[in-house]
Amino acid sequence: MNEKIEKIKEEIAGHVIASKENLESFRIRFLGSKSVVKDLFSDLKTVANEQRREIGQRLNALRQEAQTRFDQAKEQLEDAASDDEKLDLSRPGDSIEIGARHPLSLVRSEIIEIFNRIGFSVSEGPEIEDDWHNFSALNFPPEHPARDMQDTFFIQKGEEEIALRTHTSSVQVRVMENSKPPIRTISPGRVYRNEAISARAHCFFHQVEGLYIDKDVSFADLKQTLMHFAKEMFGEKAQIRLRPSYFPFTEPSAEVDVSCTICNKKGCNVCKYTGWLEILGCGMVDPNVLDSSNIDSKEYSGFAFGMGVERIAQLKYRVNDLRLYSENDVRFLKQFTPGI
Ligand code: 2NM
Repeated sequence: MNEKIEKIKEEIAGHVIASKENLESFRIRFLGSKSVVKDLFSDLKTVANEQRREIGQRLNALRQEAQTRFDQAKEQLEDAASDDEKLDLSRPGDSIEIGARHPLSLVRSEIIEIFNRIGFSVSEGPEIEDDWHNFSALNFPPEHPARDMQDTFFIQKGEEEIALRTHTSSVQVRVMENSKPPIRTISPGRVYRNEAISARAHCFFHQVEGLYIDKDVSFADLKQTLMHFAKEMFGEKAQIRLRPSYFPFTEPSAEVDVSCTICNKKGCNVCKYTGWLEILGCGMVDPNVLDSSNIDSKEYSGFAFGMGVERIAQLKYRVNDLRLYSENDVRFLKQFTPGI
């Protein structure tokens, strides 16, 4: 009898009561009219007289234990249920913190969209380039200063020296080599120059270069395309002017200024009282460049241009230190996405 009592005692303590159903099966097994405890009470008459009193007390204690366990479990389950009732499912959830897009990413997308709308596709290529695609095919003479260690990062690859691309024109060489005109493409991407880092220079920056090759492409086409770009980027009022310049890969070449977006040509400290801001370089693709990539310069002509994304973003958002773009200070970064 004592053994049976001990066993049931253990069973009462170990019975899992995690739901209403568990509670009911507990009640049936230990407290109901056909419970194991009741069975033991019925067996009490078979117990010897001298032990009956003690065993009876034990049985009463056992029944009390079952009752206490039952009451406690019931209370817990009811508490949990009322917590559930307090849950207001119509309440708005906690807002998820979202990040901001980087200003360079925003401006890059904007430039791409402007040129996509007038039929330019996007081309990408490797950041580590060979001499041919970064220099030779682009009409850089063997002794050109840009080929100097001081301007370009070189990497030794076995016998060969390869470079971190200094412009994305290298991507356009690959496009010219691999496709036939008409070609209308832009190549956005990161480029590298061996410069000491300061407010005005960095060892890497981002470019978007453009290339248009077809029969009879003229300088007027170039000018019109860039005027369209300036108005889309800086507003209808924007004007452009071209100044003669020099690049190895274009002839003639020009630098392009946009009328100052801050003072509208009246003169301010941003445009240094000139009324104009330099935004890009451009020109007619040198016939040598076309021929190097197996495009017949007698049949086709083309224009090309290149701009710095940092520079455009600087004019758009008035960022006065290039280092801010790569420091990832959230106080800087979150200024370009409204509402966060
Ligand atoms: C510039 C300025 C002028 C340019 C030239 C080419 C290519 F591949 F066709 F020769 N791509 N981009 C170019 C021309 C880039 O950046 C200031």
